[in-house]
Amino acid sequence: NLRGYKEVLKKTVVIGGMFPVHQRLVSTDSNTTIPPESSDCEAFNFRTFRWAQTMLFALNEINNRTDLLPLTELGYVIYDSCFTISKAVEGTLTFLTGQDEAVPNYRCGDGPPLSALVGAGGSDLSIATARILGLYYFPQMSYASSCSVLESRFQYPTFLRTIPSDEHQSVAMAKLVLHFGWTWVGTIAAEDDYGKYGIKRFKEVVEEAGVCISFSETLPKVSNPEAIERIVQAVLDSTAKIIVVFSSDVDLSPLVGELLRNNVTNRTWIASEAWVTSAAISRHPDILPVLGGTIGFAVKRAEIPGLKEHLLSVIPYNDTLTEEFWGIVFNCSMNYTQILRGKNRCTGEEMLDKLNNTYSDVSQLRITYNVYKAVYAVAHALHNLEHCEEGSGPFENDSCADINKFEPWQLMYYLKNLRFTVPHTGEEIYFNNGDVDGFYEILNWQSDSDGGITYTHIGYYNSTAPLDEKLTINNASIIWNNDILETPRSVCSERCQPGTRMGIRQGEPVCCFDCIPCADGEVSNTTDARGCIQCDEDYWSNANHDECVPKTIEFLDFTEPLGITLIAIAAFGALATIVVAIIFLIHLNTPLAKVNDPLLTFSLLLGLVITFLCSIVFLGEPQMWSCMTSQVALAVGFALCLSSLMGKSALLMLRARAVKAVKNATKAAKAAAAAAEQSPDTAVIAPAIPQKNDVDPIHPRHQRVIMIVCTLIQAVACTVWLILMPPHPVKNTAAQNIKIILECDTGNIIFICSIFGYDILLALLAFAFAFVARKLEDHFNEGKSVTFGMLVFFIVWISFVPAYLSTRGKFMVAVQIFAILASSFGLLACVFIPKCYVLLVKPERNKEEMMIPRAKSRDA
Ligand code: TCR
Repeated sequence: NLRGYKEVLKKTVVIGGMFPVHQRLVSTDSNTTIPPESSDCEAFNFRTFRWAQTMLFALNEINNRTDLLPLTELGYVIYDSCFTISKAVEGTLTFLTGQDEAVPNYRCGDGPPLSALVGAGGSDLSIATARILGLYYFPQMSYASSCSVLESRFQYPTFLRTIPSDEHQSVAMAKLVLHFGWTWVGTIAAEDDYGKYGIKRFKEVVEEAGVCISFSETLPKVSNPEAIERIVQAVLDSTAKIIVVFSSDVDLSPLVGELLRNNVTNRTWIASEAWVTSAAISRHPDILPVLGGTIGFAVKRAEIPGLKEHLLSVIPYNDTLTEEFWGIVFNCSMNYTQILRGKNRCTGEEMLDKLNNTYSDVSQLRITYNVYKAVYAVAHALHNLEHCEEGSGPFENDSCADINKFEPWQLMYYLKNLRFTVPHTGEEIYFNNGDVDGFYEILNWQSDSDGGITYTHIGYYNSTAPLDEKLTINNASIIWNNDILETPRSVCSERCQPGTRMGIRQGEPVCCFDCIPCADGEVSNTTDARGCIQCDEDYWSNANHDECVPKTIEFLDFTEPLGITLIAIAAFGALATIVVAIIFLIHLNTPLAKVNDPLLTFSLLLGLVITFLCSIVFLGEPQMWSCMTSQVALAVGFALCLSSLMGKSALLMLRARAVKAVKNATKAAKAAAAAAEQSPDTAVIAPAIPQKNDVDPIHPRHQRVIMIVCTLIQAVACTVWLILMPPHPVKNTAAQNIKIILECDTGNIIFICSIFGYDILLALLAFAFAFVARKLEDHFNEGKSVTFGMLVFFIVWISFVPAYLSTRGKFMVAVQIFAILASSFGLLACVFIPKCYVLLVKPERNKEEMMIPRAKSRDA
């Protein structure tokens, strides 16, 4: 242990120091046959030795000053905590008791008063020592113990530190991760309070923001190659490209070695303060491909003038640590047993000037600066204590403490209320409940000219700034792993584009999901949508499923080719009907026109014109009036046609039966006459031969009545229909997804059925009558043509049913119109073409005697 107090006239106060100069204990076999001994330490650490030397440097500086503690000399005791808790506890007890063998609660003699303990190093060590020191209310000033649990003044009442709490660092790291939009990160933490609590807080913050942790590994404290291999495997297996490491360089070193061996590149490492500027990591040969691009947080850096000279002017005779340091640097020894074993003997004349290693490197004085500040803090507190004015002191009865003989809690008072500026840097230090403000520089590991690593300053984190200004980063100055300038991405699943939604994968973190396309009729218009939204009734999803578009409105329009064609056909049909009517009108007085009541012919033709024209009303956008007219006109038009036909064929049927009766009677008369000739004695009364007047059993007036009554029934039914449940236009959104079909709703199924059922009834009657009369042998063959026309009519409407049912949308209307037109044309053609043929081409056949040839001939 370093120990030195100057015995001068001045009073002396001792400051304790504790530094993890060695990295571990020499492992001993736990032999209980010999008395246990405090273990030796091994693996000398130049960096932490520099810290220890900095404390000496600061003490020297203070002792040489006349304005700070002019009447008091600062002495020191420095212990090596060897990175182990047991050594730290041992050192603390030794320090408190003044005994080399630690005896708690015992202090021998009246040496110079102890003031405070600077250090312990890592948080786990400080936690242990702070508990002991807290027991005696003995101040502890830490320079590197950043763990957030040390914030608790309840548990560690006398703990103060010049390093910010990791609370800030964890939040800063989380903010960094969120800043770059990484949602899939791996974490590695050292197996100590620093790593565990640091990473715990980091995870809390990022997970709250929706980031997922791909893997969390723990670095073993004692050498464990299998565990290290497992961690490397986890890094390799994970798709996370960002790995956050909360660990000291000493614990991380084995992992870095293994990473190098496995050549794990293409990752971005986020470094915690404890290894970001560690030469032990960054000076590894070939480190650049693996750890290049690392981003980390570092505490304030400072230049301390004169420190380098101090470091290079140490002499090896003072203490065992410097002796060992000397031996390592110059590869010699001052220890007799080792010299006897063949080691070079150190002369003490070796030159340190040219030394260039971690120890003498003063470019990254960060923790070193913390040590410097810690020593100054204690010195300033002592100064304030010393310069207390009796009568206005802070203690009981306004008393002051005596610098020669003060209690630790009295010094604690001054430390708590301290405020001073650090020499050379001008930084103002005060403790806020034992802690300092969180300020970090953000460093990026970039390659320097000779293949090494430089720490480039890319931004900072200031916990005292307003919320959105805490983190400041210059993205452009970052060079990522593999010298890439583009920010790496680290996500488990790429974002879900609009049109898809996130589908969770069972048993995996929420950041890992599948993007499931929205169903038809559903959309999502944001990235990473949790669900798809159903479009409104009149809307439907577009092809990308990212927008609801209005459904296209569909109806059969006049202007489209199909509509035009249908109009043309209908118009042609109506025209043709009118032409036929004109022909009939011209030949009204011919027998053919008079064979049946001409009025029925004209009403039939009128009905046909109506049906032809009403088909046009089916076209176009359905309106209230067009729905009503089209259906009613169709029903009434057909009723008119069919009842006219029925009237006609009723006459024909009766005529046919009369003709048959005449035939039979004639036959019977003939037979009777013959019989009379053969037996003249038998009186036979020959039946009268029927006359023409008997053949026409019904008067045209009756036919007209039939026609008018049948049509009227239909008209009345339609009127009732129109009044009670009129057909009306509707939007049919159900039939087809992407279209709204505008169509006529026929109101009530019973009405429409009975109305068209009535038409069917008329048609059947007309057919039946005509069928009976089909053999009526007049030359105009009206019975046959009506039968045939009705057959065409039936065929058209029977085939209409399946055709109608199998079409969708506007084509249903077209099918309907086709059926109307076809049936009308069928009737027109079958009933009237033969007649027109006779009227126009064969007028010679248009004679009276053609009408009832048999009857006439018999008559003659
Ligand atoms: N706080 C760590 C230990 C530590 C450290 C370091 C060790 C820090 N910085 C640099 C070695 C080198 C920060 C702790 O345990 O609290």
